[in-house]
Amino acid sequence: MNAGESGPASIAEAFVRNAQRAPERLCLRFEGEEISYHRMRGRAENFGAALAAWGLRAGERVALFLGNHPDLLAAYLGTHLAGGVVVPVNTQYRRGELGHIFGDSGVRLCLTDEERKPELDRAELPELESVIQTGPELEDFLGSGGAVSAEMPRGEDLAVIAYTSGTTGRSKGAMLLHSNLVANAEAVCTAWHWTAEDILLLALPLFHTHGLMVGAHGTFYTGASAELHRRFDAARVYDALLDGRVTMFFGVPTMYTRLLREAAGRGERPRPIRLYVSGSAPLSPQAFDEFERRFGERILERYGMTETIMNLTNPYEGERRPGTVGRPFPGQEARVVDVKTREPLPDGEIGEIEVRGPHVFPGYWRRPDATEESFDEDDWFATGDLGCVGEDGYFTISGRAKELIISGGYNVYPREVEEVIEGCPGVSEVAVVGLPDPEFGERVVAAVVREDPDLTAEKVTGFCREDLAGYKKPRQVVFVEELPRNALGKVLKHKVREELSEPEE
Ligand code: MCA
Ligand code: AMP
Repeated sequence: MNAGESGPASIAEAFVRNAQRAPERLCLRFEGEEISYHRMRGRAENFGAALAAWGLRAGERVALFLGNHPDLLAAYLGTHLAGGVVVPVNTQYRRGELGHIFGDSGVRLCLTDEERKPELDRAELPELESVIQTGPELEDFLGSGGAVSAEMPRGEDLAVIAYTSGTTGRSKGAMLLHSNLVANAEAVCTAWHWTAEDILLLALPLFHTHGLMVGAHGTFYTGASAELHRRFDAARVYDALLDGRVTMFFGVPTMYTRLLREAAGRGERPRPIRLYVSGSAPLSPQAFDEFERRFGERILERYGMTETIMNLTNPYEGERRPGTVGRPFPGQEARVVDVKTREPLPDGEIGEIEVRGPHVFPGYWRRPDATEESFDEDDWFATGDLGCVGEDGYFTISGRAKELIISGGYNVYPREVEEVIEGCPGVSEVAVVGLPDPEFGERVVAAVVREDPDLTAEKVTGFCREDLAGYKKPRQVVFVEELPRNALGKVLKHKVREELSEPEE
């Protein structure tokens, strides 16, 4: 920033400023193509102008339902330049999930691609006015626009509605303001010493916080570059690391496990890069150690959440301690409270982690009840994660107060899967739990009491496929005589987990 210049109020504004300052700098590399900041800005402004010409008004929602591609990011920035709100959509989502998200957020226009379009058609979304598919249809759409408005989004405006699963089964839209996004980017870039010289290897999906709001935002905010991959492929990522061009890699633990497996089959080791970061699920100390042995580097583990983006981080300089998630990012606060009394706990005692700061979202879209439940009167946000803090301020996450399964960095709420399986013909009762899994950290397992003795596990998973993203369907279905319940009739999930821990072959 130059002296006297105030900070950008949005990621889009930071991006435009960087494009003005260094138009020829590399913004994205994608499948061998190099896209400069100048070209990316032109494309983003095209999107902004076309959306405005189409009739998108400030605050209206645009869904992005497409695989990793530079146009996803140009459409993201363009929607913000047009004053719109982005609803990122998981590319694995099926009819049931799409119906809920589009209906709940009131999406007017959706950008999609050839691969995703059939599922969108199958979902029958009455309120959706327009679907634009990448390719000739998109080029026509972009050709229709005039000039983009010179007005930038304000910090207090809504930027993104990010859907995150809820305990009741239906996912809730976390509202993120431009100011939340900027506060996060600033905190992350400062903590990790991210500069315009960095090149991030970005193979995370762009519809989630990790890829979009850490990876892409940090890149645009600092005016750095990213090498974008369509999807994570361990061999391709390994090759890119060998290439020696990138300086940073961000991944979920499953990606690190796969990179370690890839390394075992290769003779050549990548040279050290500036920074490896892991998050979205716990990284095992074994994976941390093995990575250090094989790649010669200590992974920096951090902890985040859709509602807050990034909360806690191991230090860039200083000790990166396996099994911990470090301390709050600059400008943020975190504490551990008693789950019942909500009183702060002394160091070392396990309770619920709460966070506070400019990075925290203001609430859930059209869910004042859920918003009120998550905040106390002093603005502390209850994360639903359990942990403790040591004397040195390092936090350790030890479990979850919320009933959540994290499989390969994707969240699965058991209730959502149970509701679908309950609708499967031949099922009498079901309980869904997470069991430890060497590849995905946890895997989804269903205990089913069947009404129809001929019901098979394949029928149950096949039924789930109709309405649920693939990663949510049980990887294992076990038929049981009855579900363990307490005196009040509530299913005892820990008992189910115990019983299923010794699965039949
Ligand atoms: C794919 N499959 C999975 C998963 N991913 N099953 C269980 N768990 C998963 N995570 C299934 C698919 O449904 C499919 O099965 C089969 O595996 C192959 O699918 P494919 O797409 O080829 O899988 P992949 O490319 O090998 O995917 C593995 C992955 C991916 C690369 C690890 O899961 C991934 O990108 N995870 C990252 C998620 C992420 O970005 N999370 C951040 C959330 P079938 O054909 O039977 O259906 S943000 C967050 O948590 C906070 C803010 C934070 O702190 O970051
Ligand atoms: P999401 O709602 O999809 O953004 O997922 C956020 C959840 O992922 C958090 O509430 C945690 O339960 C989990 N999570 C993220 N990072 C970590 C980490 N480093 N260690 C353990 N759990 C994590």
